[in-house]
Amino acid sequence: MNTTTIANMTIHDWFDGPYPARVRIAVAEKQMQSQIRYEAVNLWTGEHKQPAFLAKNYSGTLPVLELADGTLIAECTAITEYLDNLAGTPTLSGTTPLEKGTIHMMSRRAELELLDAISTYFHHATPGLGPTVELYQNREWGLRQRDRALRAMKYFDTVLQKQPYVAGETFSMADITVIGAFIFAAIVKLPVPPEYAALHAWHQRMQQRPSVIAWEKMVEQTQATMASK
Ligand code: GTS
Repeated sequence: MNTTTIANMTIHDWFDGPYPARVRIAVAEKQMQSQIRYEAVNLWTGEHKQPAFLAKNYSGTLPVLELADGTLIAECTAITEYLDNLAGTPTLSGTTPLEKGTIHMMSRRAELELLDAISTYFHHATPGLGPTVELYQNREWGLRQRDRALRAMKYFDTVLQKQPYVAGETFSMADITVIGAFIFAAIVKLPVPPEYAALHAWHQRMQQRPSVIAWEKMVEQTQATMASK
């Protein structure tokens, strides 16, 4: 590992966001915690839509990785792939062409069909981040995306009936994307139907991973610190 390249990275995020969780879990899986500091961007006050943050990420979304030389990388998948390739043999995004292709496909499906769909439901069919941030809402579109997410839950249950991980035989960033979807589903109170037993069994296994345990502990501790102020 080239320690000069990876030193002094900053991740701009909000501590308990489901998309930020994807990158925080990836950082823990890669054991790169000591190389990274976190800079808070408050989603609830709309800091991510202010010019200072938009200059870092045109999309106005979190997280963003900032390298020591000021280079900015947005999009969870891109950040995860960058970190994965930086720190030795890729383990989250695949090594062989077949692994890379399959993991990318399944992560993209988890994103488009499940996590992004839940996010759209949150922003359009619930109060979302509140009136200051949610300047346009389309409830009908939000509800359609909720149904899309429910269909995707069924799909991932079918996948996990046949294989131990989302993209096959090994843990990958595709699993992390579905973990992010479970985190968002809990926030928006969109329960994963109990009959999807394979999906639930997989999720229970994922919750035993040190990276996921550490994320949950960090969220609890940060919430407690914020409540005591
Ligand atoms: N495609 C982006 C990625 O993969 O990074 C999506 C990022 C995203 O939607 N992030 C959320 C966000 O910034 C953070 S969170 O909802 O998980 O906390 N949402 C704010 C908004 O206004 O859309």
